[in-house]
Amino acid sequence: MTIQKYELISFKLCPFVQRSVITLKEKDVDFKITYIDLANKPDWFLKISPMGKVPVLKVADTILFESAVINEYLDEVNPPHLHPLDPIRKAHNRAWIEFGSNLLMISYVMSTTKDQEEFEKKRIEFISKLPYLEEQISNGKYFNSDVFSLVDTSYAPLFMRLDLMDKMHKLDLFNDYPKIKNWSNNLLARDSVKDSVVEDFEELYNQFIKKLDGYITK
Ligand SMILES: N[C@@H](CCC(=O)N[C@@H](CS)C(=O)NCC(=O)O)C(=O)O
Repeated sequence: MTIQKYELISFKLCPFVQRSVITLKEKDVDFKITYIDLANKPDWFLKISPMGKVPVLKVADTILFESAVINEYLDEVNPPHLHPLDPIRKAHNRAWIEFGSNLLMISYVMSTTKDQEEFEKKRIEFISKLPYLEEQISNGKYFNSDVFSLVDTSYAPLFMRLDLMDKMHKLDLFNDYPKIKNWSNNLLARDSVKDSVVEDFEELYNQFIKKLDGYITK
């Protein structure tokens, strides 16, 4: 029996956990994944998760939380380096990871709100952020270049959800942003991204969104 060094506590639909799964897959590191139901958090989880959120990464007796922190730790101890080594470029990438988290939060409201006006408001807010992002993206396949990096792991879950949302309700987000569109296509075609969710992810995601009965399901 192999004893895995890492245990990742997950919820099947969580985009933040997915960032760490992509990182582990990119590094070809073996890990155990334990799924919980966030609507019914187990006591053992509440004991170890100070924020009551996933992801949580167990590394022997140490509990890590916050996807950006988990990813940086995994990156430091498992080759190859996915974060840029140059401190200023690394800080720049960290800032854009945070920007991606903000876009995820806006898109979450778009996917769940029942109110058409709020949906439109959030869609416009989302689009208003895109010129900043477009300007940062390389001419290569990914954010920094043709080389995949940690910042890419944090946008792939967002693009995956936007793609599924777009099938329910046309979003027309990237029409004027060819670099973002190209980056999204390249990320969604990458094996580590495709393999970072459960097999029935699309079905689970659609069920989850439909159950919330939001505007995009109409
Ligand atoms: N900033 C956190 C966000 C994590 C987060 O929001 N996780 C959600 C699921 S996607 C969660 O566990 N929510 C449970 C709750 O808030 O009760 C990170 O990057 O890890």
